[in-house]
Amino acid sequence: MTPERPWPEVYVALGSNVGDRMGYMETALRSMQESGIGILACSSVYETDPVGPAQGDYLNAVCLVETELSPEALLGALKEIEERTGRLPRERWGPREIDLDILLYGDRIIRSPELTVPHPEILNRSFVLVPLSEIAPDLNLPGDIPLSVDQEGAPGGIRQTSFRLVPDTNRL
Ligand code: ROI
Repeated sequence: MTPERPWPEVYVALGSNVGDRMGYMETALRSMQESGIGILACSSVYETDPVGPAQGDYLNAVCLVETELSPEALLGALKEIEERTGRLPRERWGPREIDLDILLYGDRIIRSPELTVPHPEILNRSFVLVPLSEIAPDLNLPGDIPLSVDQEGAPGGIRQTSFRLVPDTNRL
């Protein structure tokens, strides 16, 4: 019998395209750990062409996290961390210092005005799909939908960097 995991597998996407992009990503990661969100694994950091209006290139990554927070409480914690990390209010599709999105919360399906999980764009956006597949190649979305990344050549607009998000091991 497979032992049950104590917590659901929760995946969070990080993105930044303003100022010290890697600095914002690292600060947000540390802040998540300080808020009691455990970081179990992080993908490589990718540099990605902006989707939407013309703006600077993004750094994007995905982390597998461990939390006792409900999806709604986790969303609240991530919004607070975005603010503390230095996110300024801007237009909806505009550039951002830091963006933290819940991609998946175990096999939960949530559709509320505040939160849509699984994130509706997982399968459409290579800046999410590629880092997610890197750390969870065999993952299925709720409903047994496989993550399918085009294996025929790398998808356009996304480049792996040598930057790494390294969790503080004293807090693991
Ligand atoms: N484009 C990229 N490449 N990465 C992002 O994280 C990102 N986030 C957004 C929009 C404006 C849709 N474009 C993005 O919110």
